Amino acid sequence: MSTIMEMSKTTRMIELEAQHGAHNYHPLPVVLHRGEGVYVWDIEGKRYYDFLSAYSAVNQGHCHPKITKALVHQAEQLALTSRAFYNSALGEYEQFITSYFGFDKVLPMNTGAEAVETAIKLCRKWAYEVKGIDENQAQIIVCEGNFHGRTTTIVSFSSDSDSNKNFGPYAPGFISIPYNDIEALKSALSQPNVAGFLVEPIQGEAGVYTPADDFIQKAHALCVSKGVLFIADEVQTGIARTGSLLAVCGNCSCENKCERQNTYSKPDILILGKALSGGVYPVSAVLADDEVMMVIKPGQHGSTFGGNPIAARVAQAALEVVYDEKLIQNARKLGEIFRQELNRIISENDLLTLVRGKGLLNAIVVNDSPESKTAWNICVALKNNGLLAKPTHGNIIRFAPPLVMTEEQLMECIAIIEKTITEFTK
Ligand code: IF1
Repeated sequence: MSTIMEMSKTTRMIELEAQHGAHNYHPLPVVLHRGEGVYVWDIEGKRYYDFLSAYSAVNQGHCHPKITKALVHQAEQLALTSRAFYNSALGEYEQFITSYFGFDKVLPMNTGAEAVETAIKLCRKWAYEVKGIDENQAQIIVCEGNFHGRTTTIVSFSSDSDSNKNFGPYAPGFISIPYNDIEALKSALSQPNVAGFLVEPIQGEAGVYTPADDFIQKAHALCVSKGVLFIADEVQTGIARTGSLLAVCGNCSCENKCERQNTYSKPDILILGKALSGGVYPVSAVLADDEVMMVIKPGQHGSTFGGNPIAARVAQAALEVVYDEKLIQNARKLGEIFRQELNRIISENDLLTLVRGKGLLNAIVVNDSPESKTAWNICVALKNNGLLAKPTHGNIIRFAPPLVMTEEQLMECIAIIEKTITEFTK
């Protein structure tokens, strides 16, 4: 238990945020102060396993030394030039990342939402200038349950009222279909002026919904047959999180070079963010081949910080860590152990109904109504037992530890989860 003095530190920090910060989040009652690898420490010095990884932005572990060294070194040399001038880091990074993922070009941005917005603009411009759709008539197919960010355009096609209520008027030009529904996609693709299909290979926020094994491959093939851009939002599922370099790689377990295996559904536009920086800096990227990327001409898109030297060095270091430390293979191996162990726990306890996911992007469904506080209370109990996780929608708890976790650490976390579930009473 914390002493009165220690409790005042946590309470004080929470109260400061309540008084001076917008109330756009409802965090778990813990104040984090330090992070290293799979661990975080709160302001009172208590250590936790981080099973959220900042929503899969910290795949490489907190404060990875190679990534933070790249950050500090560049920050002490040259932080920002704007794109009015060239800088000595960007070109090398662009060569590195386009080779790493197998695309002609990259457009560097900062947040995931900015990258999604960039992809939407690229798709529309390509539709008018290459495909020949009438101006302002382009339609982009999206999926119900999507989460692609929080700009007004993106929430315009959200099906989650928390994300879009009272943020209208909404942007036109989007057709919504049920997720994981090939027939619905076929029908939508038969509508006029369809330019693209924007999809998460696994729906993270919706509750780690993994589609049918062949959904992405079939969707990709349909888009190719209809001359529609296949746009993969891998902000959360990319960078080794699902046990492949990208979730659209299917079951390919290649390391950092796409071996163009037949399981790979190469997107026309690939959207990356979060772990692209290992969580130390906002870095996102949009990758595409020249036919799409070159529709944007000088002065037609950009951002102040997009492609800054720090982002370039940090992202290259973050991607090198994924390859050097074999995080793809580790995520695949530990993910299989995690789901196997959780299924054992589920079979022995009626508090949980199922576990689902791929690699180390998983979620459990709690045997209670989405409106109940059970999932939240389980997360508070997990916190008290030294593991941090947070409910996504209602009765679903997302489990996504850093990909640098060892099997021994994973087994310790599974023991914490089992202990918490076994002792939990609604
Ligand atoms: C929050 C959710 C996860 C994303 C995908 C784009 C973005 C995200 C697939 C935008 C961002 C973050 C946003 C963050 C919490 C987190 C989240 F719960 F919101 F939905 F991970 F599931 N595409 N997801 O998951 O990237 O602009 O945030 O850099 O808004 O609370 P961003």
